[in-house]
Amino acid sequence: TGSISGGCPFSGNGGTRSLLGRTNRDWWPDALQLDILTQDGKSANPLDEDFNYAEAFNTVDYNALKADIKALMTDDQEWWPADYGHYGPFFIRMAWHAAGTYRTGDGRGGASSGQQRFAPLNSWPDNGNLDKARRLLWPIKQKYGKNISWADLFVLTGNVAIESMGGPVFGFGGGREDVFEPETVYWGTEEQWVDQGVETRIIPDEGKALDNPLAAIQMGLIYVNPEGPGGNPHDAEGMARDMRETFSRMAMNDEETVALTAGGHAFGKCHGAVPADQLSGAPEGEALALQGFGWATDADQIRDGHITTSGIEGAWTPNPTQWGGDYFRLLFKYEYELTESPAGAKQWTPINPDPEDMAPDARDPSKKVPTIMTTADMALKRDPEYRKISERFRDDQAALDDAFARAWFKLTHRDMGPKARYQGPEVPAEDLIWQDPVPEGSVPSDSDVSSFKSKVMDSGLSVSELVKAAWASASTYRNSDHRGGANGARVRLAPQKDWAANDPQELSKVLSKLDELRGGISMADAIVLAGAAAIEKAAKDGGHSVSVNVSTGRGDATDEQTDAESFEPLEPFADGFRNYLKTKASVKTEDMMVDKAHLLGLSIPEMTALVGGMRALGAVSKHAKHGNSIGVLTDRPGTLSNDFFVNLLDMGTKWDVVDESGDEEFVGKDRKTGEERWTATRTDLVFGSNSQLRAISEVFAENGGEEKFLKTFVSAWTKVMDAGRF
Ligand code: HEB
Repeated sequence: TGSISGGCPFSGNGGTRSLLGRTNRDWWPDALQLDILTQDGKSANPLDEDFNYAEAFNTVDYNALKADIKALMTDDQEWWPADYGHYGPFFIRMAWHAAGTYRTGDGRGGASSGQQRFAPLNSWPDNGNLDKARRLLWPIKQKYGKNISWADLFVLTGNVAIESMGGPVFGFGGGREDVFEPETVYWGTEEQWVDQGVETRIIPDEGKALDNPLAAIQMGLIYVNPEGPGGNPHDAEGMARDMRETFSRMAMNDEETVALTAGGHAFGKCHGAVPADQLSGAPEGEALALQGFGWATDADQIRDGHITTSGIEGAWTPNPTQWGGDYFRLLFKYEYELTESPAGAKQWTPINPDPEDMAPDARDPSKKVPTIMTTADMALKRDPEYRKISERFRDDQAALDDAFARAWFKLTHRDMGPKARYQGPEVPAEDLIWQDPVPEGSVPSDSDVSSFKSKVMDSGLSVSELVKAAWASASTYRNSDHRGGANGARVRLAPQKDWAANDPQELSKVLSKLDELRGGISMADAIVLAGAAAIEKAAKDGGHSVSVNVSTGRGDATDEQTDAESFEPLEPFADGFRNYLKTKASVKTEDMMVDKAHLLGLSIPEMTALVGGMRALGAVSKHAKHGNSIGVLTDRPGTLSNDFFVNLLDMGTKWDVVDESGDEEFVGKDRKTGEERWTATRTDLVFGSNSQLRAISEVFAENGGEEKFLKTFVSAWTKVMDAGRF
């Protein structure tokens, strides 16, 4: 299994930060502010609301599409000629950089929504000149229209590029739906890009580590700095450390890292023929006339191949458009010396290469030029662990073929979630552990469901216990990479069953009782149905009749089908819905609630209703001091009511912070008598303090608002329970 760094995605290096760090508005304050038009819930997406991308994709003549992409590989365009007459390597880098932003910490980044088209990614220094790669694809995108998304096209083009140069491919799953606006993602707090000299993020001597969920070593990079840690080519140990850390955050182990890097660099070249100060700025801030292009230089420079991207110059092998074993052969055959590219970048060149080991010039095949290695490539032989793997691959091409093909497939599909979401004729039959496989479930009959639900309500388990178990099961879902959720009932397996947020002892009691009662219903369905039964009862106790229509048909995964380690990043370190906080983080606790709501795909009213409803139900994690009562602003916990909102907005209560140091715990006292009424946390009080959240709390608290509250609560609850079902 891959080594996955768990840990709280919000535990910083001691400092505090805002939830989003530096955003597009900070980088490009003068950019057109289109977001005033997406106010009032208006969508930026021009496609019909009921447009079904998976269906559209399946109407495509897949082989014709692939043939068109293949033909494009060698269809040289004067405005950006292909190195060696083949765009393949360039397209592989485009696909790798599209996928390579994925990070396990929060599941964000990755290839699945076509984000490379938008800022900041379109302008990251590491994505230099990929604006041209995407533009080369426009005729194909235009031809197939909405039936092929940009997101799918990037990855499929990478696959076709590999195939067309004789490389091994494991498969392709389509189904990545484009978005039409930049996703707001936390990419870091630094105010400079890597090419402006921003500091590297891992500096052990200064106690600096890479903050979760970030996965890149400097602002504006996909992973590591190719010239070495902070640009230092002599720090061989640090180079391997940085690679290991960043690649593990995209779920890649050493073998996958070596296979991907060596396999990728079997192809193409680095570009550093001219000093970078001869280029114009990045696309997002560039002149209108450039039409979305950045890093501009003049046409004859481009024609002559005087191009600078990374600043490093040269190909890795003598056959840059042909898959094979030359990369490792050269890496081990020669000693390499540190040299400088014409653009001034540090790189490594073989000493006294044989003439047949020289590379062709990118524009003139009759001319021979030296090959190169980056400092990152050198780590594959300088680091003892990487070296063992590299030597094995050098001696066993078939092993490299297999490892590269599988790692590439994982790289490009990791953020798509369960295999059920993959479309098209090239989906591999084999189940892969990182897909979190779940066996097919069966749909129980209505009568089985209702008899199970009544048994549950007679079992002595409380509303709070049942609601908490259902939430623990379903709320791991992340809209970002579609992992987690109630399907599979992994809440009964390691590591989830032991997470502190889940109150493990109580959870295990509930789960064994449900197991006893469920008959032929899957555990995964039983947990969700029991939660639904509890909510229906709780509403009835409040004088309302509601039905919570969750779906059924979930399957139960086994330990063997679960890469336990890979689930560690799904652990909630804060869960505002359950009023849970493990340790104070580098962002405000209410920020973490909003972040979780986003990963669950919730709107502001849905988040608000869920928090208030779960408080009323008494469904909070056990608090160290206040047990099951923190934030439960009601005298009748276990009844589904709008009491939380009514009592929160009651001017008869005056709130005071009780843990001055933490600013996390509050007590509400009767304004006149001083008598203690309630205890609460930041994630409770924010619904009265924040003006927008207060406005929604008012709707739920006012006369006639309880109906609206119940409706919103039940539909949001159902949404969470059914998340992760495709
Ligand atoms: Fe790479 C290219 C680095 C990984 C694939 N890269 C490249 C360059 C550099 C690098 C610097 C150059 C750019 C320019 O143009 O200038 N990488 C790197 C690093 C890493 C990597 C540091 C980590 C270690 N790659 C990778 C991967 C892949 C790749 C994983 C896949 C698989 N690349 C690539 C390619 C290329 C590159 C294909 C070529 C491009 C062209 O030719 O255009």
